[in-house]
Amino acid sequence: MKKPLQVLLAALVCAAFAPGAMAADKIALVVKSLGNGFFDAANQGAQEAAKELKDVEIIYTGPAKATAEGQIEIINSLIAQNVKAIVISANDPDALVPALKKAMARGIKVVSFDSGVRKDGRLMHLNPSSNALIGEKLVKMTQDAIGANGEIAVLSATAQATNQNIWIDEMKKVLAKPPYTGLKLVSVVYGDDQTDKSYREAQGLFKSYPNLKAIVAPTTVGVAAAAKAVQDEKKVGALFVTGLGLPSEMAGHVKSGAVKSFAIWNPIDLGYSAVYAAHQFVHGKAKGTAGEKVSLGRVGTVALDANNEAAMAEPFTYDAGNVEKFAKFF
Ligand code: RAM
Repeated sequence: MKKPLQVLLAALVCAAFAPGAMAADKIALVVKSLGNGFFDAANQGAQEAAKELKDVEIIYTGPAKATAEGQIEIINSLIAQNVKAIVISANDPDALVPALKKAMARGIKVVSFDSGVRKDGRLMHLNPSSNALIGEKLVKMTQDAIGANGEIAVLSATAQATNQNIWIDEMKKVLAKPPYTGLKLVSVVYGDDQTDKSYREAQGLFKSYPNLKAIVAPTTVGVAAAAKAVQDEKKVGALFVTGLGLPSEMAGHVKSGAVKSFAIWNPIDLGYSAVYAAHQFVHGKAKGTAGEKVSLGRVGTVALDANNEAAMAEPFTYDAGNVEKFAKFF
């Protein structure tokens, strides 16, 4: 019979090499700010990917407010924790680059999603959809709500948000061409993806622009806050809100008439895909070269463009006919 110590040692060695005991790859999902339903849905997708990939543990984190400084602090602590990958929706395209470069120098794979990091600060960026399509969709929905003419304003997230700034630029290109030249963009304001600030900014627009016909909010936080402000101020019918929103947060506003239609892609699929892509980099199945095909698991495969970016599906439009059905999911 083996001595008890030998038995114990043998058991420990077996446990260390058994597949179930293998340390999981820690992949951090760093979002613009916590408390945003859009990112909670993305995290749901991230958890799905982790379950499917089996050897992944998700660290879902982000600052309380959507600032680059808050994200830099988090990145530095993730470097210290030796995570395998950082999947980030950036509050600034440039400010995070030094911290993310430091992470990459330590072997951490960095993928941005939703809101991008400049090319030298990540291996890949996953856009939810084509930026040009999103800009066009926002303008189209505005015209569907108010007709061909009128003053419109944008209520955005933070002033440095990569994604919103790109979408606003795309909107401006579309607004400069027929049949949209009758829509006059009079102001762009920032609610910082905080409900109360977004609400106050919407109220500010009502005061500053008495003839305003539409608020376009390319942020899920802003669009819901603006719609609530329109309802509270009894402006339903006189002023319409549109933008990018979550069906679960917008169903009531469509019902009230403050919103005719809004759009979004599937945030669960976006979180799933970004984590899946990061896992490909961790395991050497993706390197981050132009033209390379990267697997997004059940969502499909994307090819990286010259800027190491890829885009997922088209934005989907919601209105009174379908919003309730999707409100159950995100
Ligand atoms: C907010 C965030 C996010 C954006 C969505 C549409 O939740 O700003 O980055 O993609 O809106």
